[in-house]
Amino acid sequence: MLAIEFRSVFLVGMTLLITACGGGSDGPTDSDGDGVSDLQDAFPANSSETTDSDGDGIGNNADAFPNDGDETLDSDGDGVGNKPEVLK
Ligand SMILES: [Ca+2]
Ligand SMILES: [Ca+2]
Ligand SMILES: [Ca+2]
Repeated sequence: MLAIEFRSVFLVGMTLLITACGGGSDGPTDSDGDGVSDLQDAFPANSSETTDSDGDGIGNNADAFPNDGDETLDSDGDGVGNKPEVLK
């Protein structure tokens, strides 16, 4: 009896897992519809961002310094990030 219950729980768990992965029949899931699958999309719920090269949590399109993990903003547009300017 216990074995049957365990098997049922296992099957339900596997079904939920497969469903969460998009069923595996329609190709990779692209939740935000930006053409990049969720697995490769650093921002699967943001259609204007797909990559965060420096890993600071700000997508390359919104990141003034996409390859500098310490800088994301350059408010005055002079090419120097906000942080060094504040320190000066
Ligand atoms: Ca996407
Ligand atoms: Ca995206
Ligand atoms: Ca970034």
